[in-house]
Amino acid sequence: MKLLHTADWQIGMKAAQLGAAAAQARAARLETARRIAELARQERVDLAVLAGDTFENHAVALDDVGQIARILAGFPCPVVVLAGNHDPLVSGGVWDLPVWRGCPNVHIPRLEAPLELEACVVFPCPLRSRWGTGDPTGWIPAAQYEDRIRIGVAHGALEGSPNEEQTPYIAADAPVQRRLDYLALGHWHSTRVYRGPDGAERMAYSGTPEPTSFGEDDSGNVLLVEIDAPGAAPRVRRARVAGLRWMREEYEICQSGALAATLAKLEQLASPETVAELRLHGALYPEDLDTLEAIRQLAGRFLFLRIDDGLRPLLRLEDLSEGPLREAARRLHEMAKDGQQAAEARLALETLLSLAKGAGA
Ligand SMILES: [Mn+2]
Repeated sequence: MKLLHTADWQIGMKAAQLGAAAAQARAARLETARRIAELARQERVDLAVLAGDTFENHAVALDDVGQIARILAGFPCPVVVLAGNHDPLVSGGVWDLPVWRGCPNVHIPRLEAPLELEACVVFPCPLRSRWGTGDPTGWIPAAQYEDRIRIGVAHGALEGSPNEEQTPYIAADAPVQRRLDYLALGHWHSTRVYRGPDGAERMAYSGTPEPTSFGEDDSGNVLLVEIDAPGAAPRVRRARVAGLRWMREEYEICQSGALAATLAKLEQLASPETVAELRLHGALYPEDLDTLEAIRQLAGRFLFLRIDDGLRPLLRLEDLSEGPLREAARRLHEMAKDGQQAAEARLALETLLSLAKGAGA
């Protein structure tokens, strides 16, 4: 069988940090959903699973829910949509909307009960609250449907992961404990594939198919998983589907003219599909002011460019008050004019002036 595993579509995400570009970032999520449906058709998958957080919350616009329902109805196979911690099963929530009645291929499990499908048996672990307790895969019986391919679908952090106290923990060896051929996970936005003790890739986070923030190291993918028979090792392949690229660039400027290289790099990265955050540290040299302005002008060639300008303007010699520091700076200034040690003296002067600036001299 061939499975398409995705999660964390986060439809309705505000993306408020992108300002005027937020609407485009939201539209990109719907476009990516359509691309995933197209991929499912091309790859002739037998089953698709959305492992939670399809929606950012229950306040998502009805029109967005309607569009997602139509996209999922267009998949060429059954689609199992799991309630995650952003869109848990609550009375009057997004899963109670009448639009889902028009999607006969879309299964929204309400109970912890096996779902018998043609290609496999799915063991869904839906969430009922934002902050769960206990391992949501705990209910899965190890000895049922042993002659079928057994697929688990769950949402939450893996046991042993740091800084995650508010979501349920899933046992790190859940595929072994629950005897699953494959466990499709959602919640973490970067793609992660795990090998079990038999060396087979039996558990994975697909990650979000469309990046949601800076610093996600491998988002923008879905997983295609082929399993030949019960117990056989799954073959897991990632497919890139993201529409937008989110990147964080960081540069330390330590010598005059170095900012030009930053400008050149950003010119290469600039595109209407790129969301970028640029962090600059170090010294701002008077001769780099035009380059900095040119970097600011590049913003229009990105979908969004935020510049976190941490450059400290270099102090000029005459800004120093009279005293030994100014005297040292004056001598370095003389040495920097020519002679064997000019380059070293210039560097020393720049260092001295930036230190003096930092010390509030
Ligand atoms: Mn989540």
